[in-house]
Amino acid sequence: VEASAVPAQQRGPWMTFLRSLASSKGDLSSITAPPFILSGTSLVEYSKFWAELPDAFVAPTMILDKEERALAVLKWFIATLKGQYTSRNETLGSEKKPLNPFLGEVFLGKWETETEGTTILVSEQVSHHPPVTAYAIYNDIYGIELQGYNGQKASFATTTLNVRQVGHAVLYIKKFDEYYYITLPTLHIEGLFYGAPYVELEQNTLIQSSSGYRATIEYSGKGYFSGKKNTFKAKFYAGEESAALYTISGQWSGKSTIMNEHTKKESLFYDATEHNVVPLIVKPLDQQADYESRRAWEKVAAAVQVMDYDTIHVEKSKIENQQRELRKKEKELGIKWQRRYFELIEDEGPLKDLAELAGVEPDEKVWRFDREAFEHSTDSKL
Ligand code: HCR
Repeated sequence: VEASAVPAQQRGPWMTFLRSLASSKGDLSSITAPPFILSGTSLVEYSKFWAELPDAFVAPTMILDKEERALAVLKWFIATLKGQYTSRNETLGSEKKPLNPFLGEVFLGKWETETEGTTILVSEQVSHHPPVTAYAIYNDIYGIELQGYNGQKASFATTTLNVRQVGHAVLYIKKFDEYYYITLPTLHIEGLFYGAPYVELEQNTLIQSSSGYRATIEYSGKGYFSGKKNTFKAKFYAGEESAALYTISGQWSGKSTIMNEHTKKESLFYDATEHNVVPLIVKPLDQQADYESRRAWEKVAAAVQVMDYDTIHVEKSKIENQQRELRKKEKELGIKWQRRYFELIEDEGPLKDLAELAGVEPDEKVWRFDREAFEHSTDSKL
C-alpha cells in the first residue's frame, strides 16, 4: 500500500476535492483544491515547454533533405514532452494545480543562446470560459515559428482524471515554406488518491507536414508497450504510403530508438536525460505590466509558497473581482474584450488543407498571432 502524500491536516479537504472532481463538469479551473497541491504558476506559462531546448527547436531549419527534416521535427516534438508533462514532478515533487489564467493575461520571455540567438515567446489567455491559451514562439535568425492554442476538457473516472486537449500547434519553416500540423495528446492524471498526482499520456499525436511526411505517435503508460512509464511508438510515413519508413519507440522521458523499416537497422533516436533545458528570460517583476502573469499573481504565488490559504483566497478573489468588474463594464458598454496579440480568424489557409490531409476535423476558427500588434507594443521590449 502506497503512503499518502497528503499532509495530515489536509486529508479531509483532499477527499472533498476528489469528490468535487467527480461531480465537476469538465471545468477544472472552478474547483477549489487544498493548498499542498496548488502551484503558484499560471497555466499561461506552460507554452514555454515547447521551446526550452532552442537547439532542437531550430534544428529542422538547417536540414536540406525533407525526410531528414521531418524526422528532426519529430525529434524536437518528442524532446518537448519531458518538460510539458513531467517537469512539475521534478521541480515540485508532483503534478500540481496551476493557477487559472484570467482573460488578457500575458506571459512573455525569450531564450538567449550562443548558437541559436534569440527565441521569443508570446503567450496570452484568449478565453476564460472555456479556458484557452494561445501562443507564438519564433526565432528570426533561423526562420522558424510555432503557433498554437489549447484548452482542456476534463472528466473523472474512479480515481483518474482524464484530460482531453483541444486545439493544435503549427510549426512553420520559412526557408522551405513548410508547415507541420501537430495535434495534442490526451492525458490522464494518476496517483490522485495518494495525493501524488502525475501525468501519463494516452492516445496519439499526429504530425502532418505540407511536404507530405507524416508521423503518428501512440502513447502508453506502464505495461502496454513495455513495463515502463511514459512510453511511445511512432510510425513515420512518406505521403499516403501505408508502409512506415521508420519506427521510433521508447520512453519520451528517457531513451528512444529509431528503426529503419527497410534495412532493419536500429540506432539511438533521442535521450531525454542528456539534455538540459535553457531557462527562459523573463523581465523583472517591476518592469512588467499589470496584466503580465508573474506580476499579476505575485502575491498569490508567494502565499502558495508558504501554504497560507487565507492570503491565497484573499488575493485570488481580488483578481477575480477585478475581472468580474471588467466583464460588467464591457456588457454595459456593449463592447467585447480586445485580445492583445491574437485574433480568432476563419481558417481558410494552408492549415485547413493540412488538417484535412491529416484526417483531422479542422477547427472552423483558429487563434492566430498578430505579430504586428505585438511588435508595436511596449511588451515587445523583452
Ligand atoms: C491538466 C493540467 C492542465 C493542463 C496542462 C497542459 C495540457 C497545458 C498545455 C501544455 O502545453 C501541456 C500541459 C501539461 C500539463 O501536464 C497539463 C496539466 C496537468 C495537471 C493540470 C490539471 C488542471 C490539474 C489537476 C489538478 C490535480 C493535479 C490535483
